[in-house]
Amino acid sequence: MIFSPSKLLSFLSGLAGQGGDVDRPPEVPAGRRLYVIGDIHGRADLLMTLRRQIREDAEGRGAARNVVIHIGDYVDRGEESHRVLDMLLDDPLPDFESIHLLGNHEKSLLQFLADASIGPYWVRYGGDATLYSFGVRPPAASASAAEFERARQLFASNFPSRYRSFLETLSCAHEEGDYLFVHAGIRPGIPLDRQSPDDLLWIREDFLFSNASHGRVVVHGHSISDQPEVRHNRIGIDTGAFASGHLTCLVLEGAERRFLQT
Ligand SMILES: [Mn+2]
Repeated sequence: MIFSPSKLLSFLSGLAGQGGDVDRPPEVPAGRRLYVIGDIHGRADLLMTLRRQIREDAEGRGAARNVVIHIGDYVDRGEESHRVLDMLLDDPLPDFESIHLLGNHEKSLLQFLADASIGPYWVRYGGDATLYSFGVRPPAASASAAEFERARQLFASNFPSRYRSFLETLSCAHEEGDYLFVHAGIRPGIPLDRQSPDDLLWIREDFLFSNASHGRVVVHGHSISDQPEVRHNRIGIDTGAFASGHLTCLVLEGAERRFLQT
């Protein structure tokens, strides 16, 4: 076999399981401008501000198909889970394509709707704020099973069924060009179609500390950093908005990357 230098590089990188990231920078498909929003966690105020920044950014650039990708964790922790879901469902950015991924907090919300036994766990990591925002006084984590069941029933009647349908149909991953978008990350060494949903929603160290090439650059939230984390194999965009006030958006256009932030 005779290879040109660039073919040889891509052949070798293919052998190493590294996809195409040796001979050219990662790109999104031509004509698409992606705005990827990190973990919102009930901060409708920050989402409003960031959307204004996104609109202004898009207006100041050339013609392109504008796409906004939400990386999951819309609810819990911050005070306005209800309003965030209202914005996502009923007030999307006009003329933008909207993509929503499932986060582990949405998964827990759905689990609580179906079965109150997750309640003591969920209220300890932010579900109490979601219950409040839907008019339910959250039981203490130590409350009885009967109290959690009462809270579940009230929450189920206050939580609009179309919101539940929306959350139930969210997917765990989205691919564009050389990028993969997931809430938490992927388990290194396993093809995307064999990843477990639990890993896509929950994984931390095994993914964050991996130096492996994943074939695509993985854009994710879930694990908080002060500033976006840009590595060769992943970009983390969860800047802990619910507490820091900094909601981050990664903008991808061609091979270009830039950030907007509240
Ligand atoms: Mn998360």
